[in-house]
Amino acid sequence: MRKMIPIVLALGASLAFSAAAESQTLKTVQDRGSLVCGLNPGLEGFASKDDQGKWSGFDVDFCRAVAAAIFDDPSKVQYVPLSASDRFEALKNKQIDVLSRNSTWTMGREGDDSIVFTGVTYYDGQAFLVPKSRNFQSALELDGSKVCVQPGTTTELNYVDFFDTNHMKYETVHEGSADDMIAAYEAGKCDVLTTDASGLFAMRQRLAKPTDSMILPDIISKEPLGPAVRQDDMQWFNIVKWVNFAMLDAEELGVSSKTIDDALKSQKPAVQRLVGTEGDFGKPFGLSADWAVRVVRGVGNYAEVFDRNVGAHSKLGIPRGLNELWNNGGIQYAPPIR
Ligand SMILES: N[C@@H](CCC(=O)N[C@@H](CS)C(=O)NCC(=O)O)C(=O)O
Repeated sequence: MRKMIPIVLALGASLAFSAAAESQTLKTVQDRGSLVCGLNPGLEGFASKDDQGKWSGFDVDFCRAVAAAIFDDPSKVQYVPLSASDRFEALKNKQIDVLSRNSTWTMGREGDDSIVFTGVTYYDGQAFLVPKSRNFQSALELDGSKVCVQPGTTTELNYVDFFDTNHMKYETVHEGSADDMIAAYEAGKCDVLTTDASGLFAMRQRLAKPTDSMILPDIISKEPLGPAVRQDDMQWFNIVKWVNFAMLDAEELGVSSKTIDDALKSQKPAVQRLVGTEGDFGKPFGLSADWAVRVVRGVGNYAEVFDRNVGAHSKLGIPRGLNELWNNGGIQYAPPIR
């Protein structure tokens, strides 16, 4: 029995060590004074940089929301543009703290024990963009197409499955970025562009004549897009996960950047728990009691972020569709803060 003691002590010490190692990301971010966020190098509505070098978009706003929760300042973010092929490596090798880059949550991407998705910020699906002049009604008419696609994406795998299943021939034209895909399509190197429908809305804007092309109605896959973090830090996983949920819960409770001061005076228990006038739900995760107030005041609730970047009040004009809240016909459903 006496021989067990060193083993027990050693085990205790190693558990203490791994718990400390587990909670490093928040501390690293706080010590650095900024969040390092990986994003798309350029996808209108999701992540794009203006002439002054200022980033904006749906995925950018998610980075800003995490920074707001931690620093009460959404501007404390360093942005790292990443290609489809480089994004997960950059996360694994700690070049970034969080990946917010139109990335599809799949089992395979979580399978090597290194990264984990924190939720779904945008429910999407894969579609096809074609010249209107071809008069296609359906993706089942695309037999024999030359298809422009980006390597390192779920897109190529899905489209090959779709063509094979429907006994259609295809030729893959690999292009390394959205810009290259657009250039190849305009130059006639391919006759079809395929990616997430949201990406096609964004790319169509960039064509010389957007109205000459159309997005076919077929959606051939599930593309749940969301942020990802490393699997080694539960505290950090929870922070990133709950920032997303807080934005959805805020929308559901009618709390927006415009009504946040009223929400602080609200007598409704669910609103009080969201804004921290009741309970201290951020504490176990190393956040302040008003962490969600910081998010909503600094960046907005889910509807505000969706509308200004990709929805009704944006150039893309994408309908909310599946991304409506669960009680409004969609499937966005955040667990409650309580
Ligand atoms: N959601 C898919 C596709 C993501 C993706 O990278 N799409 C491309 C096609 S639009 C993109 O965003 N490219 C932008 C770029 O690298 O310039 C995935 O996670 O694999």
